[in-house]
Amino acid sequence: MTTKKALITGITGQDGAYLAELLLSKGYEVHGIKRRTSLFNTDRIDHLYQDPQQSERRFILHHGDMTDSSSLIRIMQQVQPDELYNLAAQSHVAVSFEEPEYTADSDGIGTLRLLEAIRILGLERKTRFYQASTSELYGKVQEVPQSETTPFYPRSPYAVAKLYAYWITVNYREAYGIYACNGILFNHESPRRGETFVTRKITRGLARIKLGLQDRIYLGNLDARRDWGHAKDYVRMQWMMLQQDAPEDFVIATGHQYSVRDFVAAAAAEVGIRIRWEGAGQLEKGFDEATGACVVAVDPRYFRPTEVETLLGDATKARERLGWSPEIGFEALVAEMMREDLKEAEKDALCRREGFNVAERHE
Ligand code: NDP
Ligand code: GDR
Repeated sequence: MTTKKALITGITGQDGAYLAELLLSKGYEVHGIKRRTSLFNTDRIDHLYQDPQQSERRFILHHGDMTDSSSLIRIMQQVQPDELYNLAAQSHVAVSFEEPEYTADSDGIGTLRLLEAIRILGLERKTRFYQASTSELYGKVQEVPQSETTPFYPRSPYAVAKLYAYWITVNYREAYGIYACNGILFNHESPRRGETFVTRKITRGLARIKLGLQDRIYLGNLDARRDWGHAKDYVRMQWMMLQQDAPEDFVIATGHQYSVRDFVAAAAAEVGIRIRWEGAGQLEKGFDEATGACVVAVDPRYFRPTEVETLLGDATKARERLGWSPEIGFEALVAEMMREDLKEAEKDALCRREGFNVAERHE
């Protein structure tokens, strides 16, 4: 049997790293697109690296960018993948308000560029396409819980760009018969989550507080509610979607919802620190405000011009049609993230004890 080839855009990101591991474990030859950066940006996949001098490599990186058609076409021509996973995106919702045009270009038009590459190269019958769609499409929710049939109402430049990507994927499936699917994924986290997304910001901040490296965390809307799953479970589903006879779109979610405040409380309990909530009148009952060791302060700087207040997914279709269900629950997710961030904080604490400078980074 010939080895299947997969090409992953966004391979240096959270999902890209987990998906690459999964596909390698299944015997795929995995190609990934990384952007040129002035510092290394491959921390999450360095353990998979294979020297270019090595023969029979199964993990190969290419320089490219979602805003650069010619690089995408060149890589597609070279790799001729059986499966193309489009995970690359400017994926931070708050940042999309600051860089709306770039977000539209990379997340929206970038998706079109890949689909066009499939067409230009005549790969319509060969390459199966996965699009990283998002629960942010639901935005101001029209129905609870949200499923494949819930109407969209995007609330950020990021979500609007992803709306274009969603529909152009559907359109190329219908117009050209490309095997193209949208995975409408609800929030998924892990120790590999970017440090500026709220869950990682919380676990990283609490770990550093625990080890005396900082004394407070600043957050925005503590009342926002999300359906948080584990990235490992979600990339499994990305692969499953491309193994069906016919292409379809699927919601991926846990069906459980927690607030940002709940997440803080669960993470703090994990490391045994008490919270004193400060600011915007958002005090929490149940914690000792007078003697609490750790301060979580609300900073309106982290509020968004338009917020997505609540998301809760209904993944019945994925469960019934593909037999998918998440294996890692909320408590296990929080515990794993806390455990890994404590290890990271211990490294910084050691450096500080030995007199090395440890950069403070609060975003
Ligand atoms: P990350 O932000 O961790 O990773 C994004 C990846 O895209 C990185 O590899 C990044 O490169 C790359 N990238 C960004 N811009 C460009 C560009 N112009 N050209 C090439 N590569 C680029 O995201 P996640 O792994 O969390 O998410 C993967 C995808 O799934 C994204 O499209 C996201 O929008 C979507 N999604 C994520 C959800 C989640 O909860 N995690 C939920 C639903 C959808 P670099 O490392 O250099 O920055
Ligand atoms: P989200 O994730 O916007 O849902 O997008 P994020 O973790 O950034 O925010 C979740 C909720 O927490 C609130 N919040 C804060 N968010 C951040 N980043 N920083 C804070 O200090 C803070 N305080 C409160 C936010 O307002 C929001 O309501 C993620 C991304 O991965 C997208 O790419 C993906 O499409 C969606 O999940 C599904």
